[in-house]
Amino acid sequence: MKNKLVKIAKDTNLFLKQFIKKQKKTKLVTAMQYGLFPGGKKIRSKILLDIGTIFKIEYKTLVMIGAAVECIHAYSLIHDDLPCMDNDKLRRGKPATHIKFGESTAVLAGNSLLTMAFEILTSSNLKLNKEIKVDLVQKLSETSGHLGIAGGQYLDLSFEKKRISKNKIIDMEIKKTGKLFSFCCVVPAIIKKKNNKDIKFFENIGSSIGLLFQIADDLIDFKGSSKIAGKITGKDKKKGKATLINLLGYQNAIKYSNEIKFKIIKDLKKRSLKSNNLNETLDYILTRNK
Ligand code: GRG
Repeated sequence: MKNKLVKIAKDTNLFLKQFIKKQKKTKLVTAMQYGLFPGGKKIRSKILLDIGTIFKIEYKTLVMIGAAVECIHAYSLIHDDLPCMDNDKLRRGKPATHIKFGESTAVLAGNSLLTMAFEILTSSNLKLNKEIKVDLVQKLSETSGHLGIAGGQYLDLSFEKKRISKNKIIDMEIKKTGKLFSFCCVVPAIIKKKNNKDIKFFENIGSSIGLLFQIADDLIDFKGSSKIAGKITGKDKKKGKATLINLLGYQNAIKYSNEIKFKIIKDLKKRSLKSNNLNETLDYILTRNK
């Protein structure tokens, strides 16, 4: 699994480096590169590849779409760390982008990474027909805006220091984290022009994976080491964040995350979509310490 992630990270970063190299180099681009490279684990790209491989989609196509996803993800982390959001100083084992370059530059670097994701999806190097590209752009826009990541972040911030129900926490986490996983899971179905029922099926699988991922992330915040995680841990409790651990307790949150994992595997099996690659990714997500 680790070797696979290393290869995906290498191929994704190579693509992104070449893509950025063709553009004019400015100080803003330097800040964008700082937030993007060497980057994180590339789990979203791995999920995209796991499902894309089931559908026999070309590796290069999947890597390019994964690169667009990683731009959105890096953007969300840069903005998440800002003083007006979660106010974090450490990210991926180094000073957060606004610490290194200042707040206004970090905001603009984030904005530019967001738009770069759409430049990648619409570039002529991505060998998909225009109709499919429009569908991908439409889905990624929906994923990123008020119905998705931005909406989830809004809820996350507004839930601080309040008692929030389990269903509301799940809704917030699916938007904040799950939607980008949903996009990764649904890309192959969009490329293969599957019907709405199939699209919904893969989006739901992505939501569950995202929820699983967020619970694991919260477990790391609860018990993990800042040094290994590359970010300050132990913050959720101090900030009064609405998380499933704070609501259900540590052991129950672990139990719940295992239930989600088995449901994902069961749902895929029902459709004869058994994937050892995806199963190993789910195990990695649950047992990771960074
Ligand atoms: C609209 C994209 C967008 C952003 C603006 C700031 C914001 C709104 C949203 C923040 C969303 C956020 C940070 C959710 C948490 C997701 C999460 C668990 C991130 C950690 O992901 P990893 O562990 O990170 O995959 P690495 O560093 O490995 O890539």
